[in-house]
Amino acid sequence: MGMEILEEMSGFLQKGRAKNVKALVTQALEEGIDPKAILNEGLLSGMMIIGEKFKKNEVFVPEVLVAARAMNAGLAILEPKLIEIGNEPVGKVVIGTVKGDLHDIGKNLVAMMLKGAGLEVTDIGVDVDVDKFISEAENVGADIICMSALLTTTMPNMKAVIDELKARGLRDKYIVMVGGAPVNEAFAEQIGADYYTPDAATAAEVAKQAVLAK
Ligand code: B1M
Repeated sequence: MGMEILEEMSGFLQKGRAKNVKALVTQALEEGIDPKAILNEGLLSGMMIIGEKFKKNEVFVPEVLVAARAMNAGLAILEPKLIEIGNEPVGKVVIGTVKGDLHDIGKNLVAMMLKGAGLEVTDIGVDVDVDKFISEAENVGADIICMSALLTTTMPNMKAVIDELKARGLRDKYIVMVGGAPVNEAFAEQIGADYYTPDAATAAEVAKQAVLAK
């Protein structure tokens, strides 16, 4: 019986039906279903399906955004329960778009997918300078620093963050992931990043694996 409600929740989430997702999370909690099961089988599973479909071009940015909104609506109800039972996130991520760059649609999608993979995400926005990436990572105790760039002119600012991490003796403390339309594997290697990922779903998968392997 429990499983059915979670499947239904996942289905509503994929359709972006925030109200229905909220109602089902509330109902599932009332029925005494384990909050972790609600998280994993009701919410995150639905978001992973959307992520896969997005990767295969079966759904597009608007569908992902409404699904993410539905996930966040469900999470808001679930979060206090998860904190009560001490559900540890898989890991912590700080994500931002680099200095001089205001593009945030792709970065927001990556942030949502990372959340969907069970990571705790601190989104520090756009036009983020070197010091902010590092100080925020230090403040939240991040495992991963994620940087997005959409302009060829701002890509070098990714290297500036990595160079500053090295200068402060912090490079080995963090996994560094880079992405965005003009970024590629060769560039990531050249600047000394740990990972380049081409899309939001892959970013989430790789981030999760990388933290688990840390
Ligand atoms: Co701008 N823009 N833009 N723009 N813009 C591009 C990027 C451009 C390619 C358009 C073009 O000329 N064909 C071009 C860059 C050229 C270049 O550098 N070679 C460009 C330019 C030139 C500019 C301005 C300089 C224009 C001007 O003012 N003269 C200016 C710069 C402003 C600034 O940042 N300082 C500018 C401004 C803007 C708007 C504000 C109007 C708007 C941004 C709105 C916003 O983000 N809130 C905008 C937009 C929308 C675009 C295009 C049309 C779309 C970008 C987008 O959101 N794509 C873009 C052209 C294009 O790409 N077709 C363009 C959808 C998004 C889902 O994809 O961001 O690639 P994307 O993210 C993907 C992956 O890349 C990946 O996952 C995402 C989802 O799968 N990914 C990561 C992203 N970050 C990741 C991080 C990861 C891993 C994966 O790990 C950490």
